[in-house]
Amino acid sequence: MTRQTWLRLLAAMVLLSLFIAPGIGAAASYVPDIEYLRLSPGQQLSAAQAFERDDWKNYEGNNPNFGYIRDTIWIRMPVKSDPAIDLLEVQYSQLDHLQFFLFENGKQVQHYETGDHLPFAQRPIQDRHFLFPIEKTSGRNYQILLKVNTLGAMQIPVKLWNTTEFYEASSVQSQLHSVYYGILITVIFFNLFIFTALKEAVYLVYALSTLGYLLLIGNLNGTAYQMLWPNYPGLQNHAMLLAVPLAVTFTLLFSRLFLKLRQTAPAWNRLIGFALLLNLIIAAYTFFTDYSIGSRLTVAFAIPSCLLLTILGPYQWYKGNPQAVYYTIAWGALTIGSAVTAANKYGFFPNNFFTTYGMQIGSALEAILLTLALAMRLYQERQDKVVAREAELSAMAARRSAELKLMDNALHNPLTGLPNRSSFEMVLNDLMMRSPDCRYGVAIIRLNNLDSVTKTLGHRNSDRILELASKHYNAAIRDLPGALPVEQNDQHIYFVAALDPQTFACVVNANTAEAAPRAVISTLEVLRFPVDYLGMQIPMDVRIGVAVFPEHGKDANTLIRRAIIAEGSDRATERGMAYYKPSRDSFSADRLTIASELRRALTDNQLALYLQPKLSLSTNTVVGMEALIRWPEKMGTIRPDEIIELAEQTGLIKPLTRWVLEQALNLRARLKEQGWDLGISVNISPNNLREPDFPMFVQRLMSSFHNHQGTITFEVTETSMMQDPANSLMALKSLNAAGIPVSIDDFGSGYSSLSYIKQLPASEVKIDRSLVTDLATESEDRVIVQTTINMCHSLGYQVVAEGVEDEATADILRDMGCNMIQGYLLTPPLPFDKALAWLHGADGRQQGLG
Ligand code: G
Ligand code: G
Ligand code: MN
Repeated sequence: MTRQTWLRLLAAMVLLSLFIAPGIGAAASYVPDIEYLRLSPGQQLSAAQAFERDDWKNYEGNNPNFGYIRDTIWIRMPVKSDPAIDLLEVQYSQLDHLQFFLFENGKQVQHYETGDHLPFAQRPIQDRHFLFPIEKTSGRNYQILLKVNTLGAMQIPVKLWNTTEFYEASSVQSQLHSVYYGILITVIFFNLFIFTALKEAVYLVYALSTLGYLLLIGNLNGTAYQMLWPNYPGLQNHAMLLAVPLAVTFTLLFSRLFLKLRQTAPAWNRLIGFALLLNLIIAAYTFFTDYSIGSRLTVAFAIPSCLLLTILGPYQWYKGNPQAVYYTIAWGALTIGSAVTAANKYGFFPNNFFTTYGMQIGSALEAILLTLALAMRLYQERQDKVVAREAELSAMAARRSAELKLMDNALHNPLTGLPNRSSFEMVLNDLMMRSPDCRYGVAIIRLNNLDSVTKTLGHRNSDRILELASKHYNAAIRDLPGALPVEQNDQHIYFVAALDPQTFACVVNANTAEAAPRAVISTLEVLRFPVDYLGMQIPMDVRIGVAVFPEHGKDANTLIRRAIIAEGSDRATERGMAYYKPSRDSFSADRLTIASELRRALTDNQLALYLQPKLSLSTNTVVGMEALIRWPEKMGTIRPDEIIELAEQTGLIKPLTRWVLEQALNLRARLKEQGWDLGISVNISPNNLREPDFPMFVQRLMSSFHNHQGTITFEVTETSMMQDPANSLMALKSLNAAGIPVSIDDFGSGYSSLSYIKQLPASEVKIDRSLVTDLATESEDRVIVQTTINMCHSLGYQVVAEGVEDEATADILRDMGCNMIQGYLLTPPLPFDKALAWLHGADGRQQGLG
């Protein structure tokens, strides 16, 4: 509710009361001229004696008031002969003892005794004021005598009435009083109700303070006695004594709470506290003193308290206390109303509605205004709470979003926004925990060229390049069958995580990926694409390491570590990608023992050399053998390529290759003895080509086996050559010059720089197994193989297809003009004796065919 609204309400009430006003005061009645006698308490007179006295004095004014006196006051007044006048009203309800005498032609004819020290029932007419019927006969002279004793204020306002007219006027008054009491009772219940709902003391105190006013005014009017305790005059007198201090006490208490003085004005708070204490003491004291002293003391102490409250409002208003505005207006209404009524009582103001009911109007206004202010305060506090709650909520939301942001930062790479290592580990562990029966491949994608890119182009550019690269890798991995998202939400889906600036990681369902080897190869190709940045093609030298759950590790940490080890292996350097192998793991404990075992196997001659035949498609004859290393003791635990990798990592590749070469020459010699003059191909590691004395060794070996000149072919893979192209090329050239034919192994498995291959002193190209295996079913592979064959032929190379497993593939290759095949169709690699037996068998078959 706004301030305007209740100011309007106030104005409406004032207007309303103006309409009621003309109804009052128009009664046919009069205030008689009076005479009085004042006698000290000891002087006892009968009515007749008093009547006869000759020291009656005229009372000036029409509101007899003698103040607080113990004397007896006699009042004498004539009654008009007008027969309509038949009722005397004493308009003050607090007189202790009151005797009414009617004298007819100087003779007492009527007598009543009453007062508020007597039960209510004693009154000739039951009314809040004292009413006396006057029984007159026309034509006689009537005079009224009143004898009054009271301990309170000796006020004896009298008025003569026609009974009917009195009741008419009194009924209007009663209605007005009802309105007034109704307002106050409503206010009391309203505030009590709010108090029970909110448990805030200010509402209870206000209800009590309003109750105090209700009692006070009810007592002053005489209504309380009539309505509440008509048979207990003692109670009535004490209620009268307590009404003032109680009303003041609760008002003080209320003011203190309402204006929040404790918080806003501690000095005032103490002052009000002091006033409170005084009033309470006075209230208690009334039980121990007589009515006269008690009533005077209560009024005497109420006055400073009321004055205090009268200054308190404006002062607090001036000090900027927001509650003080309503308080001042409300208290002002009460004070002004009371003052007007008081002034009217002493004749300063004429009798009219406002002057008569000023106090009631003021206190009703006060009650309403303060109730409105309290309601507004309630509303305001509720509003404040809502606002505070909203602020709290928005602060909470801000905190939450900050937390989320922090969490987001904690889980993401600041540059690329990709999930970081922690995030990746979490996802990985979660996957493994949820479906432990699945196989997951964890791949590490490392950019080995990033350092030089940064050194060349600077950090700003390399950051941009990294961003582009990360987008590129994310897209590439997304297309990989079995790829699993590392993070997914409405805005993006990430398949790669960033472990550090130059290391990315992803996770795939291993079974799905392995079922689509071609897709894996093409993804690897895409990953190796250079990054297009400002028109420059920036090579990132991507290398990939893979570790598989559960074979290589059962937790994210181990898997990532092992994938990184795989990435760092020579195998990855050669091929661009490598699986984790315990043997390749120079950090694994097993590897140390295996390496020493290999060393021992080598010196103890426990390694074997298997042979796999190479068939010419044009002549259908075996034209050569490929020598492949085997470790019979470890068959099944460590694969040949792992032996080679281990040898390369531990430096054993040098003695191993030398052993293989000697062994190959021995086997060739034995084959020749058996009538098989076949060339033997030996796989050479790129490490061998870097041995400075390797060509020397080979030359010496060849000269000691001089009848094998030109029959030992070196197989080198194109990717392995790439590590150190210049030196490898030099070594190969010098070997070739010394009569060693060179074959390019695994052609098509890595990325081929044809211009480089062209420089190699090779005479043969072996097409990688991965292109050959599905030749019968993959038309695309057929195109690649056909193109490769044609291209190799045009460069003058013989072409060998590896991994031929069925007749259909052999037929296709024959049609394509491929020169030779190798593969399970003929036989897997065999130990010498079995190879020899196979040769005989093949010979037989051939002869059978022929
Ligand atoms: O046929 P097998 O599964 O053994 O071949 C595994 C891999 O090991 C092939 O890539 C082959 O080139 C390589 N390899 C086999 N024997 C030797 C060897 O004596 N020396 C070298 N350097 N590589 C070999
Ligand atoms: O890279 P290199 O060509 O040296 O490797 C030969 C490898 O190929 C050896 O591991 C050998 O066992 C394997 N191999 C030979 N023929 C076949 C074949 O027909 N199918 C399959 N899957 N592997 C073969
Ligand atoms: Mn080979």
